[in-house]
Amino acid sequence: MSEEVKLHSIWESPFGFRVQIALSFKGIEYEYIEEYLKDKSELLLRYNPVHKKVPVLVHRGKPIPESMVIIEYVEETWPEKPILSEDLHERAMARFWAKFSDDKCSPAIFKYFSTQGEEHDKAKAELVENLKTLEGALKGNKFFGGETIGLVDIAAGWMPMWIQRIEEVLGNKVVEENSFPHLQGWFHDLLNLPFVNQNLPPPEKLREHLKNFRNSLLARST
Ligand SMILES: N[C@@H](CCC(=O)N[C@@H](CS)C(=O)NCC(=O)O)C(=O)O
Repeated sequence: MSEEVKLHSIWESPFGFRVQIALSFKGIEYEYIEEYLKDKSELLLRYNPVHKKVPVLVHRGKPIPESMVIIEYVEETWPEKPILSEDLHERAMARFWAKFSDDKCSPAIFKYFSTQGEEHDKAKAELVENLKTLEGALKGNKFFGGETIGLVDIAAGWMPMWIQRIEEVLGNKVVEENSFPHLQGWFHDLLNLPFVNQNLPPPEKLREHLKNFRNSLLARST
């Protein structure tokens, strides 16, 4: 049977990006299909009729939606170069921290990005707290997976690029060396991994996109 792999995504999606790094880390070749969210393709609506969102991975004609579900599927389908430990407790804790980054850090980043004034200051303080907690999961290691990357690095792998661009748009920093020495080291090391680096969207393009997105969110809320 053919190993045909296709990924439907959009270039600015952090969820799509995490799937791209998982596929690249594993060395899986795939066809990338850019979607347009204002005019979703028939295929996307058929592949993800519940949420109608990207990313969707299509393997041998079968669609899989939801980025973390896709990443677990990728791990099970191509177990070489594992991103999950063989130890069941370590596997469970990796899933715990991946979920923490989605449940706590992602909404806090969005709030920090999309608010102003007092609400923004509160959102920033909340984000700092959550990132500090996430940083603790590094336990002084280079990556969340230890010496090499694992599930948490992939789940949170969009944060360095996206947070840095958001900081540029907002003109203030949330991750500074004196408050996040390990997390900043992780940002640096992760961005320099070839399979991460080669999938990054162009920084200026992402910054412009985020600037326009923030302006449209602020205009809607006034
Ligand atoms: N929980 C989903 C989130 C995916 C998501 O929010 N995708 C956005 C793009 S970044 C999307 O497709 N939005 C289209 C829409 O809301 O109509 C995942 O992890 O895959």
